Amino acid sequence: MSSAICEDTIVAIATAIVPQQGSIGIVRLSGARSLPIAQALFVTKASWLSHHVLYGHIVHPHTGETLDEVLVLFMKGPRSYTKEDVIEFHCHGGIIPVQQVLQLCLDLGARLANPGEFTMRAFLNGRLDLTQAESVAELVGARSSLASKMALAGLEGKLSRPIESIRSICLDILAEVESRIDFEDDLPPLDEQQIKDQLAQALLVVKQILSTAQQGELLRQGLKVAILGRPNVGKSSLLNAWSRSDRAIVTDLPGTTRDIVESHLVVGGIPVEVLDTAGIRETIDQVERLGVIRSQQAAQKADLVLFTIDAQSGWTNEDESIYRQIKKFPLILVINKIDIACPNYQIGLPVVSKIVKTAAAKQEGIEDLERAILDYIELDSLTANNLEIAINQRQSASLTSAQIALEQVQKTIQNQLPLDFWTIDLRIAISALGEITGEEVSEALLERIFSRFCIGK
Ligand SMILES: Nc1nc2c(ncn2[C@@H]2O[C@H](COP(=O)(O)OP(=O)(O)OP(=O)(O)O)[C@@H](O)[C@H]2O)c(=O)[nH]1
Ligand SMILES: [Mg+2]
Repeated sequence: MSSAICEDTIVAIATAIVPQQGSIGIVRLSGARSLPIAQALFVTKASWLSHHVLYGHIVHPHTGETLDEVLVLFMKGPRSYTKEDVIEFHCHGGIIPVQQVLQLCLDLGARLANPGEFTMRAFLNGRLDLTQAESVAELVGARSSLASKMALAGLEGKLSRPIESIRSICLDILAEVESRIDFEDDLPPLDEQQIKDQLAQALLVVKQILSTAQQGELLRQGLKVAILGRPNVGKSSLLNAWSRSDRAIVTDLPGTTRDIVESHLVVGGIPVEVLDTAGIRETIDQVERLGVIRSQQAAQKADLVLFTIDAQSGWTNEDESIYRQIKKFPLILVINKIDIACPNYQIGLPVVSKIVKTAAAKQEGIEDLERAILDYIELDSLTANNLEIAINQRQSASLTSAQIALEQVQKTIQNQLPLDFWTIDLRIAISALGEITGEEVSEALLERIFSRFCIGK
């Protein structure tokens, strides 16, 4: 498979291209024809030494027109990202110079790279295993410093190492068992206790790694939080105080917010998308009514609702009726305007597991709110910062299959079933673990994984 895929030389723009922005734009080539293609369009007085920066000009091979002044980096394989010959053209930024260089490379026989194809080649040529390749995409897409730290740990092999070591233990056990099946009379009996211990140890590590899946999911997907409540309780003020901005319009007129206002924050390392919504009430105003419908939809899509009430007026019939509609969602009750709370503001409050008091107009209570959210997702920032790795859904699914298979081997031993039975589940575990690092992986799965990458990576 690898040779068929890697035969041609690929090219792509490797940096984001925005008109009038970005001082440098990079076009990257990888493959056997990288060097001749580059030599046909780049004129330099320097000699083509690998891992040196060359200064020169892009000159159209047919018209002789100078198109850009560039720096070129030549990395001869295997000392390159893909282990193939790689050339990077560091052009002037914007869109025209990089597109001209890209077009020339295509005219000279390179093929436009598919999303993630450079990293796929790095994987197929053995430079990265599959978890490391996935970490590359995660690093590029990280939305918080914690997510980027996890991705870097994955890239450094902090996930693949324990997985490979468990797989290697399983392969050793399988070899032991199979040799007893084939040459039972010539070998000493199996050390059953040792195998039981090895399996127990492997399962312990598998479970530890699996326990990072929820955090991994949160780090990647983030959390969607909707601020809901009746008009004028201070929802937009809360969004503004939290995001330290004046993103949402605040007035003392009920019905100010008409549409969803979004803000992106990071709480304890988790990316959080906060939605400020239109205050919910019966209204004949057509625009406001549409806003109210959107508020209700936001509640359905959110992972968590911040149901906000006004401490000055206390619990009202309107609050009660909104609460009845949204109590099925996970929610935190936010009692805002605590600075001007009426003496009886607690009367009638529903029993909810989390209550936070804020004075959004004075930027007070935001830390408590963040703590309540981290409590809700059972992750305080300390734990988050101690996390070493965080697996993704694909890795979690394969690891779960490995766990089930290893537990099955334990039962098989427990029930003293014949050795043939041991090998069946050991093989399933080995294959599931191999799927994670990419030692046993189908072409279709690879395509699915790499299609999520951006072009040029
Ligand atoms: N004293 C006090 N006033 C606040 C507080 N939070 C908001 N307010 C005031 O309450 C009024 C309404 O605030 P908004 O943030 O617009 O309320 P809202 O819930 O977004 O209102 P709608 O968009 O109409 O649903 C404004 O005059 C705010 O200044 C607070 O904590 N304390
Ligand atoms: Mg508002």
